Amino acid sequence: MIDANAPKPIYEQIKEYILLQIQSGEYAQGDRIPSERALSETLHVNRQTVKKALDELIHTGHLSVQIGKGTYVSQRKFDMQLETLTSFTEEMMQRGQRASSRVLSQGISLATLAESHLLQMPTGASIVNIVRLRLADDMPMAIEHTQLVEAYCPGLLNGHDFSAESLYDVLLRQYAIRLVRAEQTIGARRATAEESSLLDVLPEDPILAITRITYGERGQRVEFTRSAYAGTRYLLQAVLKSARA
Ligand code: 16G
Repeated sequence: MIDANAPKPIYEQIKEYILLQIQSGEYAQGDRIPSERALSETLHVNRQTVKKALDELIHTGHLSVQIGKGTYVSQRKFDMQLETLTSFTEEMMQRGQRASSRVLSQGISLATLAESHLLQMPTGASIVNIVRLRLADDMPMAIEHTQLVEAYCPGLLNGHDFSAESLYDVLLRQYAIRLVRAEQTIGARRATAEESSLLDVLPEDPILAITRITYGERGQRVEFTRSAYAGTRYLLQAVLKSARA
């Protein structure tokens, strides 16, 4: 089960073992998992290493501690707003959590034919690209590749720190762009190796692949974002009205 000679650190192997138990339902949501001591005996590893693995899974929200009782499989899932146009920062604020980002890359590029169709601009026009890992209370939630029409927000990348600032906020405050509507698609697939490492999920874990085209008040397309959300941390809920009413 745990291979001390494998290149992967032992605590990572323990994490994977526990995540697999959760995935397979062996450890069900809300269940107490075996104690550190029991795990160290079952897996023939030292207790400190088990503790390190558990601490990380607590940090990523897979497990939670009930003081004096033990460690439990988390039930907490994030609701995704499906009826209102909100930013990641706003969604986290509504949940009482702190949004932050790690900027993975940013820069200007020239629109390819496909991008020019998506953003309704001429081929070769300037596009602002921002790739961010989005975190909620330091837990990685999503990777977002955002593209914006530079003509609407010239100089966006100068003087802003998108590891701390909200993009929608900056668009409104500095460029008076009020985002009024978005078209969104949601699909499912498996995490790539890069995504699983950035989002701290297993390679086989589900990803919610989301695209969003966001419109300004004049009907102009301002933003196109492709996101990879950690599927295991989300619950999609919507209020449905009868089609016959
Ligand atoms: C949301 C949007 C994303 C937008 C971002 C702005 C989805 C699927 N995506 O995450 O398109 O760029 O918010 O967030 O909801 P910010 O204002 O916090 O930077």
